[in-house]
Amino acid sequence: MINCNDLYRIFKKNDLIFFAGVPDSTFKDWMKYLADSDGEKLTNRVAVIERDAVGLAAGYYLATQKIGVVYMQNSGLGNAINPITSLADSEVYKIPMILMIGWRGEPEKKDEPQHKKIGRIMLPLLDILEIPYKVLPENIEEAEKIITEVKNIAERGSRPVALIIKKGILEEYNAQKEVKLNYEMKREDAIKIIIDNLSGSEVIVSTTGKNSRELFEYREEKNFGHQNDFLMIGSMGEASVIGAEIALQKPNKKIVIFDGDGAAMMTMGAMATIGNYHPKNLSHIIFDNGTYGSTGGQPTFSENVDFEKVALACDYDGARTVKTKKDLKQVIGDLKNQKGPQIVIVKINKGARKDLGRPTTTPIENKKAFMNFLRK
Ligand SMILES: Cc1ncc(C[n+]2csc(CCOP(=O)(O)OP(=O)(O)O)c2C)c(N)n1
Repeated sequence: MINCNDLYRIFKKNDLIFFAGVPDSTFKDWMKYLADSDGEKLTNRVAVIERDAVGLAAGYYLATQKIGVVYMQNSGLGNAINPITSLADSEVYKIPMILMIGWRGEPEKKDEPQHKKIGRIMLPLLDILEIPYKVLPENIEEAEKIITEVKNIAERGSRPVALIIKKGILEEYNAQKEVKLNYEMKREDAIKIIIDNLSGSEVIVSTTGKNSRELFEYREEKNFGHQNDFLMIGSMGEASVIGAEIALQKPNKKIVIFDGDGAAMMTMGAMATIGNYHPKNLSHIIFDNGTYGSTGGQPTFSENVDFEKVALACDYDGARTVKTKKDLKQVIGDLKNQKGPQIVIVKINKGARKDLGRPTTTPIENKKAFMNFLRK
């Protein structure tokens, strides 16, 4: 296994001290190391979407002539393809960078359904994109050779090169700096209050990560079934527009989006779409824990973002922020008489139960039950 201090030493030796990206649990310990070291030994830019991390690394190169490292889960590669091929590519601006990609869904290894396809096609996809790649070995001397080689290929060819990170190769690192908020609820408490105060007939579209997992488990606990819920497990950031279009197509149903602050920022433009098409029967709830909670609690810096103002500026009809259980109950009750798209930001602490399970129904089973429910 590789120790984060050793990894840093190798990067530093290669003058790789600029990092930008969206976190992945594959290298969550490295994420902690970056957060602790940011501004001192290195720069860590937390991006809202992987394509922006490519843009940040391009800006860094243009300003400093130095190579940046863009980190992402392989699910984010799709988000990054456009600036990789139309900006950094060797046939366009020739901007060298290293794409540090977490390999979820590696063939033969157990992983969730949403990771399987991208895990299988990732290396062929890099081939098609004409991006050279190397897999980071566990042995530290080998790792040093590979990182140096990757840097040299990027530098000599003035092009993006990928460094693939397999699950479980980094040693645990104990973070010094962590996001600590002091609210009354965690996401699971808030989900329970919302479910208990809705009528039960609402349609819920929940975002990827622990959000959907907690909703699933609460429905199990209540023996309610999962037909009302579209439980997203991938496609981070899409819950809001999926919910919006369902609302537009089904004006007699109430649709509630369960969003995360990270997911909402990843596709913040969705709020403009929602405001524009203006579904009257849509409530957009953002569980704001200030972090990418599902990948280990890395900061999203959502404390600098006023979601209420963004939504109102995009023509939502109402916006509220709640911090307490009492206010949440009240606001959920009020939503029953809503008109026009509404946003509710629920301020919560990060964290989830250690024994939180995963949906035991398949995505297809979920889709079928959900579509049947929508047909009625
Ligand atoms: C395109 C893409 N990039 C990264 C990921 C990895 N990922 C899964 S959940 C998650 C965090 C989501 O954060 P947020 O929306 O704030 O919800 P929370 O986990 O805090 O509830 C990330 C980064 C992903 N699934 N897809």
